[in-house]
Amino acid sequence: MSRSFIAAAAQLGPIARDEPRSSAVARMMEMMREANARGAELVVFPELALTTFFPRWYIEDEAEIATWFETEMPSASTQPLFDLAAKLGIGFHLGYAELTPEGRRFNTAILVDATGKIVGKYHKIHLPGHWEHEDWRPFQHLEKRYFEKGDLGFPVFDAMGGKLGMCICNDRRWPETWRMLGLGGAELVVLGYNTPLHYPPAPEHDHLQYFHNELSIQAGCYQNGLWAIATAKAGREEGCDLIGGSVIVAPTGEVLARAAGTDDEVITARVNLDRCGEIRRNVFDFAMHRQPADYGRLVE
Ligand code: CDT
Repeated sequence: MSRSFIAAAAQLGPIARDEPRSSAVARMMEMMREANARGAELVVFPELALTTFFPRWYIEDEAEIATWFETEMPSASTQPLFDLAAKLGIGFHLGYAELTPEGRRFNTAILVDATGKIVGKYHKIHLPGHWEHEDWRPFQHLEKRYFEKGDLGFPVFDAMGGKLGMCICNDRRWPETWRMLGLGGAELVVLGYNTPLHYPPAPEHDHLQYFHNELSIQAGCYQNGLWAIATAKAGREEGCDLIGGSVIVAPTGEVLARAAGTDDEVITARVNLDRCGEIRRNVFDFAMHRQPADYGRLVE
């Protein structure tokens, strides 16, 4: 497979609380068709792409919590997305809430190849927010309540003629995420996010949400010499504004494509995995310049 291909970020606008998975899947299929028409061989969907961002609500009832989770993948409602991918010969990345047969709950992302087969899975490691209802917040962010910390590390998969890694939303803010993936040999990192415009613990930074999104992704790409495709779920969702700003970023840190709005929107760019060498053979040649013996405090 060629190491140079067109890739897409398929940003989703808001998903209503009562919007069925079949509707979200139909919207994603429409964007997959558009991406394919624009020559894309890979399309990246957001974090928790099948439903509204339910961690904004405090829920006690276990049966109700379970309704937000997938117990199988593909499922009856997601099978059409897998079938379309196989028909078009296009790979995709999808985020969803996973309930395992053992009863464990993860914020999950998968990588699906151009035949519709799942070839990679990641469980979100950096879970933001809090565990209990906090009255003072205009909306909750209860990822710590609903999900376990990921148990798969930061795996890197053979796909698209190269090495692909995944992370999810808050993970992108942590340099350790990018370094672990970079050290694992990742040449392209794909990720989705749900980022509220308003951050209740530090509202004085609300105007920086788009900036911090790009800053984190661009730094991760440049400092590790890899590509990233980062896709938002955006717009006013159940009264909560989520940032857009989906981007495709080169190993130089340059933004090659950026979503303009906060609705369903496809952006594309050519990704040439061989360009990772522009950085990795030079300023960030890890073998030549990295000094791990002096980094002990990082893991203490
Ligand atoms: N989904 C997710 O991880 N969102 C967080 C919101 C800020 S922390 C409450 C993010 O890092 O974008």
